[in-house]
Amino acid sequence: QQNCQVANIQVMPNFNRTLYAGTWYAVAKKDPEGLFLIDNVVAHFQIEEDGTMTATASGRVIILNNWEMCAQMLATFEETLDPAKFRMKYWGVANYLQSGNDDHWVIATDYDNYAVHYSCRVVDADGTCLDGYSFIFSRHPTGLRAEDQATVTQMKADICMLGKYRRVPHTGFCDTAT
Ligand code: AZE
Repeated sequence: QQNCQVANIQVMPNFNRTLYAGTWYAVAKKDPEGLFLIDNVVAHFQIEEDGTMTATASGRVIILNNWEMCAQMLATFEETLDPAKFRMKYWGVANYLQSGNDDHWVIATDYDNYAVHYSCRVVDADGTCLDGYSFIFSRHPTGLRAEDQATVTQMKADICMLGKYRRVPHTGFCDTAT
């Protein structure tokens, strides 16, 4: 139905990082290959005095085959020519957690209720995404508002990930630490 070339994916026009700052609850996610955040994923974005964006995030993970824990993550964002497309450098507060450098694209957001995030880690030879992940974020831990659901569904289709998402439960697993 649409063009799934990563280079043609449309992102948020006139993205405003100040309005994007604050707490976002992941309500759904499309997983990448390998180890990933399982559930209880919450991200806090902030704009530093120098104008750069940083974030903290937490979520339940299982590492070393069987060790369940709350991963506390940190990230800095590097700007690109498109204000809605960042390079995210991230690492765990504990060194045995994951670290890396991923795209962080904001596909669409109304800043007050929902945000659709996209990250392609590996672009295939045909220009489509071979390995990527996406979060649907909400300002509300209870989920998306009914009136935002159609918009978000359309965005999932636009980034060629419709049907690949799973709900992200919030059970309080990561609520003890901060
Ligand atoms: C994101 C929100 C902004 C900050 C960060 C995010 C991503 C974090 C990961 C963490 C993976 C951790 C693992 C640990 C074993 C996009 C949610 C840092 C991808 C797999």
